[in-house]
Order: sequence, then C-alpha cells, then structure tokens
Amino acid sequence: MARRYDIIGAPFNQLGFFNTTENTVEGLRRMDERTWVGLSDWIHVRNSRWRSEIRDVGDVIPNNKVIDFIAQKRNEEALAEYSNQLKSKVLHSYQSGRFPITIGGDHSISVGTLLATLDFYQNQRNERVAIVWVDAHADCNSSLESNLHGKPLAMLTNEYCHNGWSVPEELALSSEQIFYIGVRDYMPSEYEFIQRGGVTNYDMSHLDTVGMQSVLTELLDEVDRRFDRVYLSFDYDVLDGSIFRSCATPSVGGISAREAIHLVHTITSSPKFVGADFVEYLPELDSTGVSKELMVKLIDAVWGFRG
Ligand SMILES: [Mn+2]
Repeated sequence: MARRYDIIGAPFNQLGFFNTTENTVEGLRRMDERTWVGLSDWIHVRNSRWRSEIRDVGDVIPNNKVIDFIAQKRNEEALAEYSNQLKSKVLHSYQSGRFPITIGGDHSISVGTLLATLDFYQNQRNERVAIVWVDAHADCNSSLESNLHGKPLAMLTNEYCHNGWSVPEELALSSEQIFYIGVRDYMPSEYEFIQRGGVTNYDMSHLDTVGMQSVLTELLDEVDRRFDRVYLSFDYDVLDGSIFRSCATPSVGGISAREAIHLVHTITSSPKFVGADFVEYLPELDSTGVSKELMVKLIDAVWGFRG
C-alpha cells in the first residue's frame, strides 16, 4: 500500500539563536515573487498528477502557557508544554497509520516529534528506533550555556538535567540510537558525550574521506541489523553555509544540495522509515528564495521524488 503522509507545521522559533514570531512554515507553503513554487502548490501537484497521498494537517501553534513561560524565561517549561502539544499531533498521525513530516521551527521542536516517535514505537510496541540526526551541530549540549535548540539530544537522553528537566525512562533515548551525519561544530561537552556514549558520528571529515553513498549504505546496514524503525531529523544548517544561509547559524563547509536530496531520498526509502522533521529554515532570511526551493525538493524527496 502506498504511504500516506501528514505535513505538520511546528512554527515554534523561541528557543534558538535567532527568535522570531513569524510563521516560518507558512513562509514555506506560500509561493511568492521570488520562488517558482511553494510547498502547498507542490503537494497539490503530487496528489493530483502523481496520485500521492499527502495532506497538510496545519500548524501546532504555541498555546498561552507556552507564551507565558517564554515571557518569564522559563524555557524548559515552555519546551515541555510545546512538546506535549506537538507530541499529540504527531502521535495522532502514527495512530492513523500515516507518516508524519513535521516542519519547524527551531530544532527544539524535535523533542516533541521524537517523544511521539519513542512513545508509539519504543514504549508502546517495544521496538528499537534509530534516529538519523543530520546537522552541522551535535545538539547534545548538556550545559546551561546557550539556547535550548542546541540541546534536544541532551534533553532526550537525560544528559541535560537543569531547571527540573527530565524525560521518563521509557521515552528516553540512548546514545547508541543516534546516527549523526554532517556534524562539524562541537561544544566540548558534546564531543565528550559522543566519545563516551559510542555515538555513530559520520562527521564532515568522514564524508570527505568515504563519500555520502558509502555512509548511507553503512548506516542502513546498521539500521537493518540493530533496529526496527528509523526516524530522520534534518537541520537546514547541515547544508554548506557558503551558499545556504537562511538560518540562525549557517556553517560554511557543509553538504551540497545534491547530497542532501540523495540523503533524504535514501533514508526515507528504507522500509523501516517512520517519520521526519525539517527544522531551522527561516524564510525571512531567504532573500533569493533558493533555500525555499531546496526545502521543497528535500520534502519532495521523502515522497519518493528526486528532482
Ligand atoms: Mn540542530
């Protein structure tokens, strides 16, 4: 049976390095004078011309509690509340037998998407879930320094334990479940966690040496051997920041547009694939629209197309 996909908007950009109340998902949906397509038009093309089954189920807008917590700088509580909101929506998608594709938002939204994934597969079904984390950064900073969008993996592995934050044991992630691709900037505590935890880390220098295809082949072999399911979290900043700068933290020397399309297509083609999120793209920093066109192509690659 053909896969049925849900697009879920998570326009929550309050815990990053560049905060905005603009609806960043709406910016991706809309066609405008700079771009030849928006995500909404493209979904229409895929559904009508190619009989794909993709529906946009709308946005998870931060509720008043989240907004109050943010105003009081109680960021962990704000994230806990927003993650609960987003988790319900993603869980609903899994329960309906659909594949949730969530569009951020900064990378803190992955706490919500992954809690849903770990609850549905790991907790309720006792299955092993691999997480492919595609990012310029390791996002497992366990210190109090800097912003929560750089800490989702520390928060989900219970390495980050400040201001009352913790994840129930049955929903927590362990270091062996994490597969990094494209990382090049670390905090010292992150480097230490990767070494200590035996995290699989296909960083940029590894990609330089063996190439993207061989990394993907090895990763999917590992997934086949050790896991029942695979989830993809794609941070826009993994792309080469000398070209793709529409995010808070562009980093020069990342992966190319072609490598990114191939990566997304390959990982999501796995029969073990369950869902994905795409985060950190900021339409308001995209003066040419080039990044929007690439984002639409990356999401299109999940549906099996490779333009
Ligand atoms: Mn990230």
